[in-house]
Amino acid sequence: MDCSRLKIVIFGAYNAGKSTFIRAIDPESHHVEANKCEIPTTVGLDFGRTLINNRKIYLFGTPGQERFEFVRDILSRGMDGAIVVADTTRDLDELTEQICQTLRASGCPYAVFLNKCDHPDSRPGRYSAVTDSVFSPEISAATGRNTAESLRTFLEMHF
Ligand SMILES: Nc1nc2c(ncn2[C@@H]2O[C@H](COP(=O)(O)OP(=O)(O)O)[C@@H](O)[C@H]2O)c(=O)[nH]1
Ligand SMILES: [Mg+2]
Repeated sequence: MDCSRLKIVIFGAYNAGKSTFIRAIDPESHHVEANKCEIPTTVGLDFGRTLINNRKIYLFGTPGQERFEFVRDILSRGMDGAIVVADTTRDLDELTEQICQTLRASGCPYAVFLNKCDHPDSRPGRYSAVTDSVFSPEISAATGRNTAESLRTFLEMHF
């Protein structure tokens, strides 16, 4: 593996804060809207870059809706690590649970970032079923709190 460049894919349910997280890491990140005839709604993709410990980190945001599983599959090809963004103001959803199971089975390094911890309704414990022995920092993508630090820690744990 070429560890000077890392592809990190950001998973999570719709509205979990994936785009906001990528923007917090890279204010110049790009959001791409793909509107294809075969697809009834817009697929939004995010792409951000940053440099950590002299490594180029490429962040790819995936669409959260279940029907875009094929897009998640394509974006996952060749990924070095994954971050699952979880909305701690909502209960654990099926998609997030399924993504965590798939990642665990694949052996790919991953973390669960417990997002929206600035919010009064935030209850990180809702995700305890998927955070057992997984790096799962509490972050706020909206305020930026603990975002870059957690990404750095995750990368230092595995690369
Ligand atoms: N309070 C709070 N709101 C957040 C946070 N992160 C994202 N949001 C809000 O949650 C909504 C969905 O965020 P977005 O990044 O578009 O989610 P995505 O669908 O996963 O890309 C937006 O209204 C964000 O402003 C956070 O850390 N705290
Ligand atoms: Mg988004």
